[in-house]
Amino acid sequence: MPDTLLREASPARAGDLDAIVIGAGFAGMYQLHLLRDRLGLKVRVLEQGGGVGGTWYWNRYPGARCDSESHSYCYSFSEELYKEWEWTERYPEQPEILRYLNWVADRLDLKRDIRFDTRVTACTYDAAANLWRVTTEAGETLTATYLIAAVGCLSTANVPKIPGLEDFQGRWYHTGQWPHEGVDFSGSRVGQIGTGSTGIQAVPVIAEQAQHLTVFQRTANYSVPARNGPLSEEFKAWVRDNYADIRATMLETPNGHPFRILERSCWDVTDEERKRIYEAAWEKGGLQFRANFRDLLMDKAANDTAADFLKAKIREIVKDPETAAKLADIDHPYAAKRPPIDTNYFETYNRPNVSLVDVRSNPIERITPTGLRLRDGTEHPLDIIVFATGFDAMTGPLLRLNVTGRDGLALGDAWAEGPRTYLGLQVVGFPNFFTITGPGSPSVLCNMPICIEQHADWIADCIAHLRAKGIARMEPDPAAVERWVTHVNEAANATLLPQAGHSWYLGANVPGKPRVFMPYAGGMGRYRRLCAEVAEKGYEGFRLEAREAATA
Ligand code: NA7
Repeated sequence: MPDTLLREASPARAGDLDAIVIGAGFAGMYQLHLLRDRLGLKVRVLEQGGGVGGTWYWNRYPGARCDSESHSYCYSFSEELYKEWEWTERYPEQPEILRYLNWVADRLDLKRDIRFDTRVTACTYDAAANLWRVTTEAGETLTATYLIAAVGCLSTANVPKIPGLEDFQGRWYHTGQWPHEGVDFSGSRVGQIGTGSTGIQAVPVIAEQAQHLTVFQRTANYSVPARNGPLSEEFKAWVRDNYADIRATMLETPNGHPFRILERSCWDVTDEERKRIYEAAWEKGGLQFRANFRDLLMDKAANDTAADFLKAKIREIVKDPETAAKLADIDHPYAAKRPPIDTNYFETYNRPNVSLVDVRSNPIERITPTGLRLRDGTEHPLDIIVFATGFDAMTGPLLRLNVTGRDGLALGDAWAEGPRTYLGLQVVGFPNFFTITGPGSPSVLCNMPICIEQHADWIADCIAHLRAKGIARMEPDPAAVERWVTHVNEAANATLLPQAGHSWYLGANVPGKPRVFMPYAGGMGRYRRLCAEVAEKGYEGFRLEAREAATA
């Protein structure tokens, strides 16, 4: 095996680390590689799971598959790595992504510096020593100069607090904490709560096994066919031959995908032409559907043309008019919530063993020992409940680390009114603490690996700079944070995204969570340039404290 990607690394010893990285998904793995193999630092990754993979380690639910196309859902920092791995299908399935990440971890010899089955319970900044103390569930404390949270945006399961769950006599599962051995649905009456991207992937697969599947829908959702299938040899060769162009496209497009959003407006074409365009996009399948017109996410009337097309498709596919009406009763603009793609989702409602229950008009009141009871008293007997109810997104995984910064400031208090960051990378009061794809960065609006690589590269370059210049402490200037938070809000408000009032982008899916639009909607290309500019100007907007001052 060629070892041009490997460098000799110094052994990482507890208590004597340059950096601690929390999480061994796409982000933590790449950050480890950069800091250890490029910068020669002593790094330890702490990972709660028993293996690498992050999201893909935990999300093993039926039908779990990435909605980004496989040739874009992988590392692209190394041409060598990119070309060595061969994907089998248009969209990678969970087991294949996990195999890929294990292959990368072995290929880069990462596992020796990752401690698995290690849950971080607290991270505390020690100002006198200028280092971070990280405590694990086992009671051990490790220290390091730099702390990097690579905990993902969607890793804190949201199990709604529906009364009675503790008395349920059947089995229940959250899709994001799925048993490794799988779940046998055969002969069972299954109830699934949730029709987001996850629920839409799970329904067709569970329906094939269950005796009966009842889907409890609170918010109806759009979905476009994924049109998944095996990749042809020609396509694989094209990907290998076009590595540089594919990467360049991903780096420049607003969503980090390998396709461009077309320049034309929805109003540049006639109604007939538009219909033909949508039909072709529907046949092609995938997230490209939203890339057909530049104004789909800016202009409500333009968005309505796509929304109406997609609602008509639902009514066409679903035979029972009452079910079709519930599924097509969508209350938000298309793609204002994360747009799902599917394999036979709407078709599945034509099966005799599948039913849909609207829990917006008639909410779930409680879980009984034998099933679910709705507000009007209707009982739904169930053997298994599947919670496809999403995550305490973006802030949840960071807050549960119990991070305490300067002057005893807890991250939870700093963010009591919602997350406030500079560039989604750092927080005032938390020196030398970095977040990969944190709130305020493009993150979940983007193809994740491309955002992750950009953040990890920026952080590695930044740490190299700090060390070269003898800078001991770095944290953002409050004025820069204020400007960035304002800009993040402006960027969101220039789009239709905030119009989906119940979306997890806004934190609205978790009761009591502050409603703040969390990801940066200004686009990946623009964001990258802003970050690069900040670095070029000597980390403008950050306070850099020299070693002497920091230890005085
Ligand atoms: P989502 O997109 O947050 O979807 C969760 C679904 O669960 C959504 O339909 C929710 O309805 C529903 N939900 C949540 N709580 C309840 C309660 N209490 N009662 C009824 N229904 C409820 O999570 P996913 O896992 O599907 O997707 C997350 C991301 O993972 C996805 O966007 C990709 O980026 C990958 P609501 O819409 O809140 O009314």
